[in-house]
Amino acid sequence: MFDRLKKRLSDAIKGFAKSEEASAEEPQETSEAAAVPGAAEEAEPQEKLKAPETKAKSSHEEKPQKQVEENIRISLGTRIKGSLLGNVQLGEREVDDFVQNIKVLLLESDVSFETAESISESLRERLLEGRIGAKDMKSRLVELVRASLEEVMKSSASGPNVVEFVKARKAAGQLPVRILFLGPNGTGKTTTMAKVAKLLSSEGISTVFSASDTFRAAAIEQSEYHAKKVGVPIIKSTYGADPASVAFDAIKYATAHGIDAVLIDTAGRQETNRNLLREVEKMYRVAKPDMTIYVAESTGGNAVLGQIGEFSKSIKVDGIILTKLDCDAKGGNAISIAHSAGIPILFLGTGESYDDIVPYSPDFILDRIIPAA
Ligand SMILES: Nc1nc2c(ncn2[C@@H]2O[C@H](COP(=O)(O)OP(=O)(O)OP(=O)(O)O)[C@@H](O)[C@H]2O)c(=O)[nH]1
Ligand SMILES: [Mg+2]
Repeated sequence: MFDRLKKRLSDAIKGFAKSEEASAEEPQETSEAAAVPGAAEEAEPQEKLKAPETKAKSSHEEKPQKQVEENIRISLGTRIKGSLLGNVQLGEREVDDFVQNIKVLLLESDVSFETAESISESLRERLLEGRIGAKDMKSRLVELVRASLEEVMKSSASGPNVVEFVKARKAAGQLPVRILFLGPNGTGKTTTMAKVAKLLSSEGISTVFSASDTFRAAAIEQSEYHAKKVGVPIIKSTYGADPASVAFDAIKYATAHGIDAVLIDTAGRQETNRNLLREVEKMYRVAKPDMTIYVAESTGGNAVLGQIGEFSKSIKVDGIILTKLDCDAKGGNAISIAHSAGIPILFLGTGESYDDIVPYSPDFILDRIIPAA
C-alpha cells in the first residue's frame, strides 16, 4: 500500500538530511570562517552554492535519492552554524529546493496540483519557522512532512460515524435507517456494502440488502452471494425492474421485521451518463436515504474528484468510502480526495475480504506513506 510514494519520500528526506548531517560533522571545512566571530552570519548570503549543473539533466524517475543529493546544497553559512550550534536554520534556497523536490514527487504520485501546492506551502512555512537539530535532521523532516500532509487531510475526518449514527437512530426509535451506496462502475460498492453490514452486525445492528442494481448482468446474484456470506436477508426483483421500487420494498420489509438498517446497492454509473444519473436521483427521492455514501477507488486517479463533484450536483453525498487502498502504490489520489472532495471520508477499504475496512483517519494513510521516525 502506497509503497512507491513511501519510498520516494523516504529517499528525498534521507538525501536532504544526510547532506545536512554531513555538514555538521565536517567542521574542518568551515574552521576558518568559524574562528572569526560573526563570520558565519556574513558568509551566508554570498556563499550559497549554486544549484549544480546536472540538475536539468537528472530524472526524478531514475534516481530520486541521487538527484536530491545533487540538487540540494547546503549553504556554507548554514553548515558553519550547524557545526557550531548543533542545529541549523535552513536558508530559503535550501528549503525551496527541498520543497520543490517533495512537490514533484507528490505530483508524480497522483497528488493533484492544488493539493501538492497546499502541502508544499505548509511544508515551506514549517521548515523556515524554526531551527532544526543537525543531528536529528531526518526525524525532524519526517515530522514536518507528516504534519504538512496531515494538515491537508484532517478536514475529511469530520464525517459521521456510521455505527453511532445508526445506534442513535435506533435509540430514538427512528428505524429503519436507509443507507444508499452509489458511485461509478466497479469501485467496490456491493462488496463495501457487505463489509458495512458485517461491521454493523458486530455492533448488534441488523441489516437488509436492497438489490437495487437491476441493470448490470449478474449484479443481483452477486448481491445475493455477498448477502449470504455475511448472513443478511436480501430483497430483490428482476433485471430491468425499477431500482427505486426494490428499495421501497426493502424498506417495507425492514419495517415489518424490525430490521435496523436498509443497505441499498445501486448500479455503477459514470458521471457522464445522464440517464443513469437521473435514475439514481429518482432512487434518492423515493428511498429518502438517511445517509448517502459515495464509493470511490483510491486507484482511480485524479478523475475521481471530478466524478464526485458531478454526482454531488444532484445528490447530497454525506460521505465517501475509499476502496482498494491495498492496490494503490502511489497514494496521491487518497491524499487529494481527503484534501479537495469537500466531503468527509468515512471508511477505507483495504482488501477484498469482509473485514478489510477501517474507519478513515489521516494517520492510517500517513503511517503507510511516511511512518513517524
Ligand atoms: N483489493 C481490493 N479489492 C476490492 C476492494 N473493494 C472491492 N474490491 C474488489 O473490486 C471488485 C469490484 O467490486 P464490486 O463490489 O463488485 O464493485 P461494484 O462497485 O459493486 O461494481 P459494479 O456493481 O459493477 O459497479 C471486486 O473484485 C471486489 O472484490 C478493496 O478495498 N480492495
Ligand atoms: Mg455492484
